[in-house]
Amino acid sequence: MGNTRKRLIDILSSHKDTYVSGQELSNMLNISRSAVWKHMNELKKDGYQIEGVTKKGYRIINSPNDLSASALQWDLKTDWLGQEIVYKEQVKSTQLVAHELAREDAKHGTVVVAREQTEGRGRMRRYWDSKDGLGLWFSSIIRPMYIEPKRASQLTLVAAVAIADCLSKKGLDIKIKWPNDIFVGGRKLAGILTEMQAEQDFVQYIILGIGMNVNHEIEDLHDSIKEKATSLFLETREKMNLNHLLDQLLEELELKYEMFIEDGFHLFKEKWESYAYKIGEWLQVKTNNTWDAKVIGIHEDGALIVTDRQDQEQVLYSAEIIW
Ligand code: BT5
Repeated sequence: MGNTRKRLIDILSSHKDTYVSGQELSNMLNISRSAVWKHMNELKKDGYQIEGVTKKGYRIINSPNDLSASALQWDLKTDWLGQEIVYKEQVKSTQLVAHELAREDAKHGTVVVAREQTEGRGRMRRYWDSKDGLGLWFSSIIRPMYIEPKRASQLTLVAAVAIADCLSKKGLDIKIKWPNDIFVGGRKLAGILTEMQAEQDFVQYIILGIGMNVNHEIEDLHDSIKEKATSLFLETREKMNLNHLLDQLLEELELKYEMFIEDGFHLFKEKWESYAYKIGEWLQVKTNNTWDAKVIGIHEDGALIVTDRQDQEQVLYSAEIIW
């Protein structure tokens, strides 16, 4: 989206209750009045409801329900995350697009969002079901200034806490399954995929991918996950505006990322544990083999702490919790 359109949206969203005249807009944006009028028509095509009153000016009454770059910009209160949005109707995977953009020097905080992914992926190239227009499928390009590669995996846990905090405000009982799953009512609602480009002691960039099922009815979920996945609609019976939800998630992610960079991971330990899935219950963990374990919590560096049947404490940096 061009810079002028972005500024126009910023101006209109900060003047929701008043009219802004074509002349004022033309002065503020340094473009002609007919150019203002053309931009207004483009916004209408994106689904904005615009009220134009002679001698008063323009006012936006409603922002669109459908995902679009301009709708995502509306009311987004972040400083850097999502200030650059790349919106695509259909991609193989937003991760791939984000990697490509990052290699081309895309800015820190650039977010790639797609309506549909045809080859959405999870960890270890697993499949990620990403239906057209029903969920949020997005990847953020993060360029941390001074973090060691080993800390990048903590970002997954930080993002999980941000998502959990954001959704808890909607009254949902969110659980986090270490390291990257968001659960509601024993079913998976969202997943996080953190990939990075790094040298030995220097992170060039991180691509933080998040997939969340939002407006799915049960039949919209792929057969292979029907039994174990859920969507926000299935949990709340309310259809959600994807643009608003993504804005809220980006705001929470930006806040938590800044806390993580400024103060480190230890701040997140307690919060993470308050959301931990099946904490204190026996479940199975897969490392080289599969064994019984009880989740105790996480270490200050983000590793999972469990005890085994022999009552031995084990600290796991890489493992799969079996559900
Ligand atoms: C994840 O992997 O949970 C990470 C998912 C990340 C998806 C985002 S979408 C935007 C960005 N672009 C991408 O291509 N990916 C990221 P993992 O923990 O490996 O979980 C994968 C498993 O979750 C699959 O094997 C299925 O069992 C299950 N699954 C697949 N699609 C699902 C869905 N839509 N909802 C819930 N579970 C799903």
